[in-house]
Amino acid sequence: KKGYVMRKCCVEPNGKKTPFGRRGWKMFYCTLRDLVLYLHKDEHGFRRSQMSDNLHNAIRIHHALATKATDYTKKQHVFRLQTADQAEYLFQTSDSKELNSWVETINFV
Ligand code: I3P
Repeated sequence: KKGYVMRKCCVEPNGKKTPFGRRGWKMFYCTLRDLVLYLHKDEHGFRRSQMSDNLHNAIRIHHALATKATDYTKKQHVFRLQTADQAEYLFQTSDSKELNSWVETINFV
């Protein structure tokens, strides 16, 4: 699965709250492949980059959980991603269909 999303970091992989200054929303082109969510500036990022570049901003989703962020009311169509290494992110998608599609794809790959 692929597509543009907005991402906000909430908790770092060490379980500590993401510090102020790095908690903003940022747009990424997201590619889910082999249990890794690759985040690039645009849709050309993946092909252009070396694999080592692709791993920058990548999120491993093995044993991760995606859930609709019903408690986050500032934006619509947002899901929360909790990873095995205790990081936590919010992702905003374009509509409810995309939201469900991302959540199901992440949870059932
Ligand atoms: C954050 C940015 C986020 C905001 C976050 C701020 O500042 O304004 O948009 O989250 O609030 O800390 P910065 O870019 O300097 O990190 P919301 O959009 O969800 O309000 P937060 O610390 O309450 O998460």
